[in-house]
Amino acid sequence: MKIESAEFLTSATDLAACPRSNLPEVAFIGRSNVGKSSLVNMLTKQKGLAKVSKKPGATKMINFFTMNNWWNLVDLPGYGYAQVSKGKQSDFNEAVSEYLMGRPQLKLICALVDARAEPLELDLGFLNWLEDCPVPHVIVLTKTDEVKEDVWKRNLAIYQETLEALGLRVPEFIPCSSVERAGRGVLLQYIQSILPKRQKRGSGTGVQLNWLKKRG
Ligand SMILES: Nc1nc2c(ncn2[C@@H]2O[C@H](COP(=O)(O)OP(=O)(O)OP(=O)(O)O)[C@@H](O)[C@H]2O)c(=O)[nH]1
Ligand SMILES: [Mg+2]
Repeated sequence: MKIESAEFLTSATDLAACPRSNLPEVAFIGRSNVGKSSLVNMLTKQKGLAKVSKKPGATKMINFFTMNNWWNLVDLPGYGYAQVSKGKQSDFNEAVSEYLMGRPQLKLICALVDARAEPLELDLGFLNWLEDCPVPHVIVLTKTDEVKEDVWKRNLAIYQETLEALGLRVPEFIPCSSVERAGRGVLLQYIQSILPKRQKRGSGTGVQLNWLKKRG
């Protein structure tokens, strides 16, 4: 899928405040600092579209970006950011989990995990939680540029083994680097395969108009 346009739509604090748009949605979720917002910018080739920071906790709202005028990419606040007070952290988690569970437009969850590390309890806990979520998911390994290929490939294999051993779903894994723009094509192709087929503009009327023209 070629990205022809990408625009910020709106931000929402919780599910109730999400836009009434009927467009299908794809969401990025993962630990704070794992690289969700950077991946939004990498996919859209717009450096400053989503706010990126070295410090965790940069994204505080549910952010919607309209892609090609026909689907929304949703950048979520991260989980597991210890410096947010416990009360606030559970507010985040509640808003995010409500969104993931209760948004009919949501067609795909991209769970981002760090390619540099073996599975973290926090991420495994989230993947376990996803088992009860009706929306399909894919795992995106981020920051592959930071380690040698054999290291992230080993971590990927450990993830697969661990998920299997825990009796959890073993979804597709997509390695990515926002710095090197690696994995962009594969991820976009995967997203396209999940999105409902786009209706051709003017289909139906176009044929009839041509026919009328010919007769006239
Ligand atoms: N080397 C490298 N650094 C990356 C990559 N992706 C993100 N980063 C860096 O990781 C840090 C966090 O990136 P963000 O995109 O803000 O992470 P986030 O998951 O949106 O974080 P929160 O909004 O806090 O949940 C920034 O310093 C980015 O420059 C990558 O692919 N490679
Ligand atoms: Mg962010």
